[in-house]
Amino acid sequence: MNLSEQQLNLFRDFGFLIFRQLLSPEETAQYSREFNTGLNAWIDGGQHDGKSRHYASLMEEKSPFIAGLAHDPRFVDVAEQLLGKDALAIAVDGNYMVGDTLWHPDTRSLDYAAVKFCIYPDPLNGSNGALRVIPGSHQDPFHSQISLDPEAAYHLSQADVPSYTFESQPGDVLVFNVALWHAAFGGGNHRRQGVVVYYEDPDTPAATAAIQEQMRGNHRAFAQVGRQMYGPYWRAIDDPHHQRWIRRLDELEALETNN
Ligand SMILES: O=C(O)CCC(=O)C(=O)O
Repeated sequence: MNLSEQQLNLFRDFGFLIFRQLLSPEETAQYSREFNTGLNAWIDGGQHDGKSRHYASLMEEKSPFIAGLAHDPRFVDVAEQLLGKDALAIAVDGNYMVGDTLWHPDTRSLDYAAVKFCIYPDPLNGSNGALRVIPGSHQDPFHSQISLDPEAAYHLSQADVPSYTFESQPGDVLVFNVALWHAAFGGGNHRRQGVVVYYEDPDTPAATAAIQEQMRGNHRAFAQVGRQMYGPYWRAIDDPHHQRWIRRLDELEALETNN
């Protein structure tokens, strides 16, 4: 899938792009099924209680279609065009979100570039938890100026911070630069969100160090719940992109926990 010059300009300047109906209705149905199976497999008792956010990796055999999106050209080719270089697939996962997600970017470092594709398998609008983004907030100085406390800084509630709302139907996909500030308000206690994340394949010492630091944190989070970030199923996926990611992360000392 080739992006137009205008799409690349939009992403560069505003930090996100939307692809309506990127997944067909059949794919969306399969996504939804595998999402539930994958998420519930990581819950004691197999049922989300709606009390707190629940996260699960979807890089496992229970969700082969979802895991395979990482090397699907609609995702990886787009990621490489947006990053302007080779991409490394880092994570494919899902969440049952509970309540609001307050404003934040996903990275503290602007030394490396990364993109996150968001897939919401249920229809969402501004009042029931659709993703909101602050256009242009992925770049400094704007990125670093925005306050985590809008009440104190702007006398605005979290939900009143100026933003764009991604009203979506199942099958729609939004990709954003992970430095973009984002949030969601008004969702229920079982809002489903899936993501596919790619980092740039780093070619400078600063980007390499930032990615290694970020990956140490990622591995620590998996270790805390007694799991391995990249299990045997993910490592064995028979696809050239995939096998390059595994080799390259190993070279970067980012494939395993090394604390
Ligand atoms: O949908 C949401 O609640 C926001 C998700 C989010 O913060 C993220 O994907 O980083």
